[in-house]
Amino acid sequence: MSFRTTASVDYVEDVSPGRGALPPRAWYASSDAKSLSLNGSWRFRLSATADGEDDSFAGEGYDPVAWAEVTVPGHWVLQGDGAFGSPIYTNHLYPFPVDPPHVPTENPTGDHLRVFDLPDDWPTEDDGGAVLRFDGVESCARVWLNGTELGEFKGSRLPHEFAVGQLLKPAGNVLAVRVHQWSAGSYLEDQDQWWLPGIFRDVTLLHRPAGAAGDFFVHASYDHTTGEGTLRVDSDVDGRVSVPGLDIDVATGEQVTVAVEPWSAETPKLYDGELVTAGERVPLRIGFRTVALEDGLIKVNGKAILFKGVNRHEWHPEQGRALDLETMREDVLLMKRHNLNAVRTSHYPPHPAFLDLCDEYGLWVIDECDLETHGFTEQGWRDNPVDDDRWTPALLDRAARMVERDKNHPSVVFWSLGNEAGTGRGLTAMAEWIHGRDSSRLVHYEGDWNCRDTDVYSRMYASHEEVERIGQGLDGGAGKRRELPFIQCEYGHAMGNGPGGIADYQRIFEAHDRLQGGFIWEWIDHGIKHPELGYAYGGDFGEELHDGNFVCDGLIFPDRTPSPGLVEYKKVIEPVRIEGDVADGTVRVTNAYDFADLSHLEFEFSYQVDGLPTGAHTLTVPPLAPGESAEVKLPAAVPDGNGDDVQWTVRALLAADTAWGSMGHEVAWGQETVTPRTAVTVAASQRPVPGERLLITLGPATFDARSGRPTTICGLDVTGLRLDVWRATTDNDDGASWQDDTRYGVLWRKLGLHRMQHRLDAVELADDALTVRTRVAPAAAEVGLRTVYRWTSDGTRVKLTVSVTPEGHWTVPLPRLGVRFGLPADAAQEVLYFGGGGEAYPDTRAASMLGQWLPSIDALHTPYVRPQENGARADVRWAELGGLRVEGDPEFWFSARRWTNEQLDAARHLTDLTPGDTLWINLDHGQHGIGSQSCGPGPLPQYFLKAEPTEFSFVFSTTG
Ligand code: IPT
Repeated sequence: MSFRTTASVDYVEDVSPGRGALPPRAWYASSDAKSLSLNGSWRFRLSATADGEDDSFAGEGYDPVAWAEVTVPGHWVLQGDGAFGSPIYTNHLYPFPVDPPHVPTENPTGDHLRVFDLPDDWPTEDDGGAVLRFDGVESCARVWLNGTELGEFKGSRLPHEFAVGQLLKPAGNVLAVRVHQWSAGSYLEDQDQWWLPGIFRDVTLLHRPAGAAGDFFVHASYDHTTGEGTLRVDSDVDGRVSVPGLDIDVATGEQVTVAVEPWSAETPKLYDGELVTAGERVPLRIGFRTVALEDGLIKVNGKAILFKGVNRHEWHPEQGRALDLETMREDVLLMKRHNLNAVRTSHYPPHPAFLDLCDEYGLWVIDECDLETHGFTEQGWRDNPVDDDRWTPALLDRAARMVERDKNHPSVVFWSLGNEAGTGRGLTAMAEWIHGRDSSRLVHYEGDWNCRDTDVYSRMYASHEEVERIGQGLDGGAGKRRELPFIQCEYGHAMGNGPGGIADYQRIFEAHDRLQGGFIWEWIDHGIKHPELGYAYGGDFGEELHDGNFVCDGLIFPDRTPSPGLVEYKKVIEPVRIEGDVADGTVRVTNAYDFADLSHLEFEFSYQVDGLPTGAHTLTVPPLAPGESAEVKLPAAVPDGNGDDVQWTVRALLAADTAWGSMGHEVAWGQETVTPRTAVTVAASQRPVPGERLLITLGPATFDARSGRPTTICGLDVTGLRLDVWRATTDNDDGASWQDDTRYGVLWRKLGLHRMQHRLDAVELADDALTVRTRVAPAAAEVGLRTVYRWTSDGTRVKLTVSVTPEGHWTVPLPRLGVRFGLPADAAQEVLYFGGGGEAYPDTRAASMLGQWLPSIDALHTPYVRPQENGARADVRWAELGGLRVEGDPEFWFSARRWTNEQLDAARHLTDLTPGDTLWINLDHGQHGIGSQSCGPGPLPQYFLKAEPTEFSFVFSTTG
């Protein structure tokens, strides 16, 4: 039965969703019907084209002797050490000519083969049938069982089932699956992610006993005025529904109303139930909640909610989008532990087990359809499949497969039509079908700002100013949109260092009812583990077109370590506000939850002097209801200490273990300074003394007489001390290529701030100071910074005062402003400092908690996948390393690294950074804000580091 015709692969370029598959239905794990996982090792053969091999492999008796092996679920390009091709990363460009529905002749095609036996206890043929389920295959599959073709399908992140009962044998079943990387479906799957072909989700054989449940729809609403829930389970096959915890036992289709505890993301109460039909028992996890658009607001259980969300792609640095349950659980736990309450499943329905976890732990979900046609923007959206009736069946098929699969999850509150697909009749058809099928949820789509088909006005990356205007209802827009609530389905682009400015967004969201929060872009960096590069990104596999590290823009690193961005977000969205009123000795505690009271938290209070806590007290806070505040008296008198730099800190901690966090887990905190610090003073009592070998001595420091630069300070060798204005530009400094002339990373480099020349004008010795006069400026420019270093000493300490006066016409802010110097590499392994803990920049400093910290030098480096400026510590009063103490007046930004800023700037991957023989220290008076311009607005004006006359100083002494 071998043949080879071009006709045999016509289905690949067919716009239809496929043929042979069963209608979509709810996804569930039966209690008693047997199932057989077909995950594991499969035989595998790769062809360069869709018709490279005939289909004889699907027949019985075929011997795949020369075939390789792959693991299912998996992507073949991530297996076989490069023998099976490579991943491709593009943001929105199709990696093939745009000529829908045609795809390239070179169409990597993976034949997969698996022989399996039925377990001994598998029911016999007359006891019902069986279906074969594929939970996800990219992008088009053709399936045979025991030589019989079952059909073919597209819709990569959607389930497809085939009836196979008649074909099964007790032993030696041959399952053959041909997977094409490119198909007409690829035009609908232009999400910003790696193109990764393969059978990447589970393959399962499910026994379907006679009288099995089939499809069912759990309707479980909640009436907040009565406290009652109403349950009705509609089922294709009649049966009974029981919920023991509620004494419910009713027929399918029958409605029952009883008092219940409602489900919410904060209080995810699920009732265990069961659907029993003649042939099957199906476990149910029922959450009662009502989602409604009311008074122009998204309300759940009668209450407007605020999304504190994130966009989640499925990602694992080695498995790609083939995630195991533990990885999914890790995502949910990390989200819950960082105060997130919502997920948008950008930009496709996730593995269904992820939604089980959202039900269980409590997260609001925007379930998004597997649809994006972004690449058509290159041609002004001409030929866009969502506006072409020929594609509508495929769109409806995708909508139905999502809704039917996921309809029984209480966590899903919105259906999203897809992402970045322009506008068109196909979207309207999807929305109409969804609204008709499920009136218990709302519909989202960002791409149509007139909201023709949607129940919410959604935008991405709108500026603070615009969001504020929308909040005030001053955004204009057509009739319907004006009535709708607003969310940012994407904002705060977490690429590299950042996002900046999210605290400012949160303030705006909370100030206007119409603004119901947002979703940070995005959850995880899609870096691919790579033997030489650490983590690979676009271009690292030699792709013809790619978008570099735009694919590494998550709040967690590829290995799921939280980045400083996630820590910042956790603080910004904390569900309890703790603010002090120093004058009247009270702390104001506000419950910012939508549903929960504060009885699950306990509050701990402490003062700290010079950054060290003086003992903890319990703060008794009433169990405030959502929205309520209380003024609580401080439980202890301000400690005497040395009189200065005293703060109090209040922490809200879990009072007992919860499903997602252990007792003592910190949920929120607040801190206030009670007694401000007084800066150290140094009497300029010493005279600089010229000595031998052109050295000048001033107190505990020596200087090179020609350059005026220190050579030792307090006995430690010091090199290269000078003004530093450069930082290795962040992704947010560099901005996105399509943005305008405010991309300061680009402008700074153009001006030459990375190659400043330091002209020495004078080294002056006076009775009380050594003064070094310089001008710091880039070649070819008229702008410059007149910089004076003034050194004074009282004999044991030496003080550096830096005065900077800009000259010329400065049109850009400065990246940073401070001094840098080198110490011997072995001078220090760690630094003790009093200042803000964790990385911080002017607009990413909400989570920076004052205290004494002792990080290792290595821990001061934040491993952004593409190296860039990182690791600054804010509000540093003093720092000690290698026996040297530095005190700042005023407080300063501290950084230390084992390479220069220039080396950091040049590095493309973490593996390009190797420690040298110098430890480089930056003591900065200022840093420019971070913003979100890698895909969004830059820093707000208040976070600009303006070039203006500035003076700051540091006092150096020996520690101890
Ligand atoms: C927006 C996309 O929706 C998202 O998938 C991702 O690409 C993000 O940007 C950037 O990382 S589209 C944007 C160009 C407005």
